[in-house]
Amino acid sequence: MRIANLISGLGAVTISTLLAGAARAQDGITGLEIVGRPLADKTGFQPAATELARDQQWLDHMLTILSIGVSALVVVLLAIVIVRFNRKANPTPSKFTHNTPIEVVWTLVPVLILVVLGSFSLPILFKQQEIPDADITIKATGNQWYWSYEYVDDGFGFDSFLIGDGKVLTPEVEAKLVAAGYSKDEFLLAVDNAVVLPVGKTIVVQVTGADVIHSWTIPAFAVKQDAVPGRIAELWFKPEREGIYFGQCSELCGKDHAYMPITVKVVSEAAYAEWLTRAKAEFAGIDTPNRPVRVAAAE
Ligand SMILES: [Cu+2]
Repeated sequence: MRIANLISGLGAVTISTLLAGAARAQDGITGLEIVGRPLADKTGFQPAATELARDQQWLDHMLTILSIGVSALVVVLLAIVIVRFNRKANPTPSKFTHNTPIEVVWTLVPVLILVVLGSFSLPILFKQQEIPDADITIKATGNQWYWSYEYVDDGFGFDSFLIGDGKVLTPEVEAKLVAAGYSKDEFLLAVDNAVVLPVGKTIVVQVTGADVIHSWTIPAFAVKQDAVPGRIAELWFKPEREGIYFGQCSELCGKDHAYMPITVKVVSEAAYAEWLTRAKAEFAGIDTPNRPVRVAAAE
């Protein structure tokens, strides 16, 4: 009797695993543009998709111009010294050791530069760090080596694995990517279960780690937060543009650190409501998202 139960139980697990496997790639969201992803032949920022990202990129450009100005001034001063005060042009050098006006200037000018720098960068830093009231709160937990997500307002959660177990782009992996709505260019970026969020809403992500320190980031949103075991840290963003965004674990966390990417799909409110209904049904009963689905199925 026990053996019969075991066999029928195993059969149920296998069938549910197969069904889950088939359903995993189909979150029912189609036609989304890939907006935020790293490109092989490009440098610079990904397109800014939040106010935070626009602020961050503006600050970066401003600081670059400021740095070029400071560097140019130093180069010009050096050139003047080299030309006017070399041994040939100035055979008898003066021997003074102090010049009060110059010392006042080279103290006050850097102070002024730092004040300008701080007055622009601190408000942007505070905007990132002061967490507003959330429309949607999700919890992201870093595990070796995948992410788990909980939609805390809606009481469900799921695990999010890289598409392609072997970490080599085989024809089978490419077929899986295509079936999930990606192409081979998204290999090592795309996951089976993406985070789905509505456009124009304030999202708060609670970030933590289950084993070692990981880090959750989406560069196009200008958010990055270490996921520390035993602690909850928060980040927020308000995506302004529908699309698919990619990030990668950004804290060295073990041998498969490079294989736990982050995929976020920003969709219309209507598409989000539809997805939420499906997701609640699909992921119902996963009350401990930290337990990996695949490990449980293999037991
Ligand atoms: Cu990592």
